[in-house]
Amino acid sequence: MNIVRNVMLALLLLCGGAGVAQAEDGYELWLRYRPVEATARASYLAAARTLVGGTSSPTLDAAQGELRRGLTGLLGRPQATGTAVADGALLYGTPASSTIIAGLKLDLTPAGEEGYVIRSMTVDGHSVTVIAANNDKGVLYGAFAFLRLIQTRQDVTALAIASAPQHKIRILNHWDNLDRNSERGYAGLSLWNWSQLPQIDPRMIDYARANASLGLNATVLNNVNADLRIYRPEYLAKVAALADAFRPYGIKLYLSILSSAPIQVGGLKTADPLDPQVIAWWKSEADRIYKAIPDFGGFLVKANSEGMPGPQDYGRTQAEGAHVMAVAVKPHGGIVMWRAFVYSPENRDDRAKKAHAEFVPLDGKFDDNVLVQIKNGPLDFQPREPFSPLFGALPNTNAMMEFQITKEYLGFATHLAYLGTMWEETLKSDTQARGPGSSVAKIVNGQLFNHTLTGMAGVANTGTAENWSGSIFNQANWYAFGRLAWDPELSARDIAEEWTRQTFSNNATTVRPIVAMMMGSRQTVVDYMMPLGLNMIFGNGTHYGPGPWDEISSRPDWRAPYYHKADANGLGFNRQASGSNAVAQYQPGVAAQLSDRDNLDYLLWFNHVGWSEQLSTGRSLWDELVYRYTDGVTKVKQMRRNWTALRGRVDGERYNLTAQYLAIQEAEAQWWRDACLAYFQSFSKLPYPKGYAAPAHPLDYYKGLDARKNLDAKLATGLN
Ligand code: GCV
Repeated sequence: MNIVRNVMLALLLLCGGAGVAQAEDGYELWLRYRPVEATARASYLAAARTLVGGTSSPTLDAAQGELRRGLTGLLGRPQATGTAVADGALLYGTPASSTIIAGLKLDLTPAGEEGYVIRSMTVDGHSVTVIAANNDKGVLYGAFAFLRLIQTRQDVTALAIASAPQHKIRILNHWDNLDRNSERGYAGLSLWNWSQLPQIDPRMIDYARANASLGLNATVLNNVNADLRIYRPEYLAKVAALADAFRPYGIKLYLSILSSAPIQVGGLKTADPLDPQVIAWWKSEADRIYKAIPDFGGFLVKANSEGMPGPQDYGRTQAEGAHVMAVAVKPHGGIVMWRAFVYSPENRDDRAKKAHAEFVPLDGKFDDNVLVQIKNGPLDFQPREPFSPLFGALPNTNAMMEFQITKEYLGFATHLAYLGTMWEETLKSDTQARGPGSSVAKIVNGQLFNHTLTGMAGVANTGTAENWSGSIFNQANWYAFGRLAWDPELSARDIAEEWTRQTFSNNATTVRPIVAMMMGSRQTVVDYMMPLGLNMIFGNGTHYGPGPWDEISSRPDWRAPYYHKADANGLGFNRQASGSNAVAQYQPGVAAQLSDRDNLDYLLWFNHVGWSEQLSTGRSLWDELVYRYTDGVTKVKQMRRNWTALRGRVDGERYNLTAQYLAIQEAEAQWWRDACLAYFQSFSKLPYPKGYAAPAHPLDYYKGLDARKNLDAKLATGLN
């Protein structure tokens, strides 16, 4: 598909046809490579007129292929691959693959194992651009970085760039099932076509390209609620085929597995991690997998959480459960990512405390090839959560981040919410674990506690939808995750701008309003869904519409009222010392900031507040709620207006899809506002402040509507 497009593009350019409109269905993501303006073309060509490589390898071929594709699209000039250095040559390779690069004697130390150096240089009297790295993968990442410079219209005449990823494992977690449903997928079916594999669909290569363009280097193919049939030989052959397809793009494969696999896959009577037969089984299982996939990455495990089996079933700890797998994969260079997302219906104490309570006593007990994978917040990917108190509390454990790219709790594919700002908020949070300046980012990248095995995982939002992510703006979340996994210090705004320029246009009058929409969008969702630190008040089962009166999921113990605690006195979960004392899991300075009643972002997360209590805004809690919910709706209306103003500046296909979704978002923001306010008013009994409309319908109406919406959503998506 892309090839056809680019051939057409080249033909158009040869005919002087640049500017002729092309179909835009979103398939090409941010790798569109549309022609640069005639005025800018000459200066870019001066930096990249011909390609000069060296010896080849699958990864270097991928780099060369991308450079050819990108430069052809951008500059309209099929690049000859030469060997001679001339003005405008783009030299790429490693000292091992290219004698010219070896001869340059560049200091490649800053590139590290996977990074790159991009330099404008004079070689033998010719002005050239050099993309060099210590390894082939770095060259590939450098190629994408160079193309991004042109795509975003940066000056490439005096480049002196060195860049290396800050996390070792930069990984997507696909919660995909073997029947091709995805646990929380809103973009069609799972990408992995099991009945077609081991034949490789061209889409698999484009998936790998997209990930490599961001520096992502790993993928977990299957859901953490794992179906162990994936370990059968016929499936493993298919997994191996994907591993082969992704390898040139630097992507390693991992699989989710269950602690009970020795029973289900191995036919043993127990899965006790200390049982000698179980230990031997894990070893032989690892040997079997590595025989099929020699560079297999390792396992991702959810244990003793939400009904999943785990070591505690045998009175063993999470660390002992991880150990048996860690020793099995270690001789092969493999790792285990052990999730800290744990809670169970029996635990009626504050659910937000559970992971910290369970994992902190295990600090230092995990093997050195185990990463404990921690969700950004203590609960579950809510529109806003404080950072998980586990960050900073495990100095002797490799701790990695788990973000959710798929918008399970932020409006699925239809609502526009750019998550870069949310992740930036978490990464910048100061844990104070080693005094001020101990940001979550510095813990995750290993700097604070001196760890070298580091990682960032993102629960993927990809599927078979033509646009990959269910909406055009959801692509930005995949993009932002990848960029932050490479460098957690990047700003969400810069990432949004970079994405917009590549995805839509470099024209400032287009870039500015789109970036502004993106930057405000997550807070807008927070305001019309769950302002002031509210959380988990979704309608029965779907995690989509409002349901403060209802249960959050099919698990009857975790109803929404558990989380918001609305009563005649007020609203919010008292997590102070007088309540669950979850706040004590943070460093004292952080605890004080987070639970301060003036910190409105987390007000109701940490406090039960009286309905009439005056807040720092000067409004009572009730008035503030009305104000926030209403403001959320107003801001969606504004987003719609801003988007409408872009009609004609954005191609029709992507314009229309986004416009349709924004219309849905506006109606549903109103639904959220009215349903939640009707519910909370039934407790507060206070009047609506002047100028603010009461819901048009009584509470019963919204409950009924919620039930119908949930049913519709279930029918449409098959979700539970
Ligand atoms: C994969 C939440 C989601 C589940 C998910 C779970 C987890 O509970 O709703 O779908 O299961 O988190 O992260 O394991």
